[in-house]
Amino acid sequence: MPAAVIIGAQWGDEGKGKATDLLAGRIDYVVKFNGGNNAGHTVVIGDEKYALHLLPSGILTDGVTPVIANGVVIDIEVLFGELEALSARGVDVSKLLISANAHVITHYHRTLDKVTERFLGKRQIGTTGRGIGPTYADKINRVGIRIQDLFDENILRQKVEAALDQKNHLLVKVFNRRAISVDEIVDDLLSYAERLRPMVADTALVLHEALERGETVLFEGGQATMLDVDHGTYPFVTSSNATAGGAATGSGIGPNRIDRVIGIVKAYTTRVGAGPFPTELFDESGEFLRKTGFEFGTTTGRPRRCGWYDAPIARYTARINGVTDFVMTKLDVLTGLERIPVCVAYDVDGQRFDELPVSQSDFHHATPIYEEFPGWSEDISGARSFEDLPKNAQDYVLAIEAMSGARISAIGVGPGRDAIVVRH
Ligand code: 2SA
Ligand code: GDP
Ligand code: MG
Repeated sequence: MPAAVIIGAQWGDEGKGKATDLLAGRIDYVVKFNGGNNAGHTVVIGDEKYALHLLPSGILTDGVTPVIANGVVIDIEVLFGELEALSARGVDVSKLLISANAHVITHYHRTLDKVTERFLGKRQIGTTGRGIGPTYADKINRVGIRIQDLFDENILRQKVEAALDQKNHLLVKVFNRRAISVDEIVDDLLSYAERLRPMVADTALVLHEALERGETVLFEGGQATMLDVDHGTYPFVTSSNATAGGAATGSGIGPNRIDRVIGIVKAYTTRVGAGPFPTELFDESGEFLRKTGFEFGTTTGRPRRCGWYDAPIARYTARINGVTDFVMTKLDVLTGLERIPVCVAYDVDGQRFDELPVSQSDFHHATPIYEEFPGWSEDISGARSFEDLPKNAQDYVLAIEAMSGARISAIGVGPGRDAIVVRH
């Protein structure tokens, strides 16, 4: 397995952190290629619980080199905060490498994220408020600040001036906020430069050389396919490519290096933030999933919206990413339900759609066509082989596998590192 990608197959929080942690023991490099500290990955190791945001989950495994690649946006204060917190808990963070081309989230990006959301009112996206969208907007607008700019004060000052020119106009005239000074930003960024310097590298070259030596690289996607800026439920998406293709552009390796794409999928569906969600539940079943699955944002603490498994979304995700294997997480959360509905297709104004409708307006009022499966009441958290699962749980997994477009290679039965059934 020279290079593999882990991606979210739904709207995020499928358990990508746990899956990365599981594979990390066999991996040399774990690379974050998109997003920033909007991500929240919870990894449970014994009695210890870690919440990672900006750092790749692979940092928890000794011997792994964690990499923050060019496609990531970095809030430097958050970066050092996370590194210090992990160090204090005995995690070795000394191997971290950061791309010189990654973009920097500054104070004005965070402010713009928050004021824009407030301004949108009812039409807001429900962002995490971490400055992600405005930072990627600056990157595309060619007024972004990159990590390497911190090592050239003149260039940094020129770039911050260019970026703030328009933004101060917007902040003062449109959002009624105070102007942000160039000095304030430049001084803040420069204060981190010397601490950052030893971590900064040409990470595309480092990964290339590692692959040439026959070492293994795991790309850890943040967010998920349905939040991808190109393939998700636009505009209710994040601002990066969270799909498998993003691993190539977001790190600088050739796409032909990737031979496995692992889609992480929950045994049901959740979403945090606004936007369409056909199988969303507003009754006690939704409350059951939220409570039992502890569905609250790892970064913001927001309650996640909950609904049944959506097979057309899984098929879409399998296709868009070239999923070779699914890891299905949180099957244990469904224990105790008498019947478990699964969305097999949608109804849009009397017309059946087996795949996602091409028009977003149709998707907004798609209603699920359900097939129901019998539940189980046995505790499955101790299952370690497929045969340990009750017959109805096995049948649920097999039925979902048949309609989701790729094999289900592993099944999560609890939050812990070892709470997993490996099939392939
Ligand atoms: P942003 O902040 O610009 O990326 O927000 C845009 C949309 O992307 C969603 N988004 C997420 N969805 C699920 N999980 C995420 N990470 C955290 C977690 C979320 C949290 O692991 O729980 O704690 O709230 C994540 N990050 C971004 C976001 O909700 C918007 O819909
Ligand atoms: P990520 O963003 O995809 O890494 O997912 P999050 O960490 O935000 O959310 C997934 C949550 O589910 C975390 O709290 C995990 O500890 C937990 N989790 C992962 N796999 C399982 C599982 O199989 N069963 C249960 N009950 N919890 C799980
Ligand atoms: Mg998460």
